[in-house]
Amino acid sequence: MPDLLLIGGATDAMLARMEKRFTIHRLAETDLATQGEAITHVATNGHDGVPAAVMDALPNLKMVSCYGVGYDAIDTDACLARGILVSHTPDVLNAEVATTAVMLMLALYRNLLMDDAYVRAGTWESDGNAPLSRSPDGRKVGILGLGRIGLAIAEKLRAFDADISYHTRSRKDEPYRYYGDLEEMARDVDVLICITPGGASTRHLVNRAVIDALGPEGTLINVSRGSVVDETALVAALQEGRLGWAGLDVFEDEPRVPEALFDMSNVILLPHVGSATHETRAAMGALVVDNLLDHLDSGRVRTPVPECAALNA
Ligand code: A2R
Repeated sequence: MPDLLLIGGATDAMLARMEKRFTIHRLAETDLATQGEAITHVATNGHDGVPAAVMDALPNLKMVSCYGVGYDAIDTDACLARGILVSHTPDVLNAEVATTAVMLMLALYRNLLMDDAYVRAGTWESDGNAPLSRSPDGRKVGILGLGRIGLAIAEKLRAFDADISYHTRSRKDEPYRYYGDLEEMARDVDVLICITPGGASTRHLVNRAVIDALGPEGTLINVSRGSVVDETALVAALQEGRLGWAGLDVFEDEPRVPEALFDMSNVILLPHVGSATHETRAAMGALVVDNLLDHLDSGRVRTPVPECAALNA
């Protein structure tokens, strides 16, 4: 059986299918110096990727299957140069990540966490009714990145009569207002939702100028990658009241989160759980294995990353 290197975890369902076709080596238990040559396939995730030292130790690597739609932790240029196919798990998580974005927006507008704390602390009984919140309905929402997930977010926000605009590098054939300039969009909207890929080309797209344009009445939601937002600028803006609210599922140095955010009641912090439901993670896991098995059977994969489309032809 071919040899597969497992970086990070895998569910029992994934392992059961992979074990039928591969000899599995877990990274932490594998001496790559002696076993690296045998390994032809890697299963990893968007967070761990494939470290350069591991890539170098696998001279016969043919394919990398990534659990997650984001693959910025995988050096696709290096993979392409060596003819290594990379697959990821697009589409199956669109609805879940979109729900996470909408959930953050609703929770921030309606004071969900503060109201829950109000009841638990007995304040309702001692002080009476909680302060009023703000309606999330009919808000102007700007989506940074109108791809598969961005479109799913726009679709879900229709239920809240959102006035939707977007910023991408190229205009899309979609019924939403396009802004070629992110700062201009940030100035015009109530809520800015980030859902581009990570990596060098989107690093700190949301900088101090964009955050200031969003302003003290504005809400920033990030369900993409921590790197898309300048976290230092974000923390400063929240501390200085230049930004109103933030809902963050991702951070620049996960799992480390700036402690300055912990005491802020206008911020909701999630541990990168955008797609983390049993149902969606099962679908992602199944696609990771489908891609591996397809590659064994045909030399092609079901869902290549765009950079590898030609290799998959
Ligand atoms: O820029 P375009 O026209 O290629 O549109 C893409 C947009 N995008 C950007 N927008 C502005 N500035 C950039 N530098 C930039 N780079 C990319 O992001 C497109 O509309 C969107 C990405 O869409 P998809 O490739 O369909 O990705 P999907 O499945 O929506 O997932 C987005 C990301 C993942 O890569 C993970 O990092 C995260 O969501 O979970």
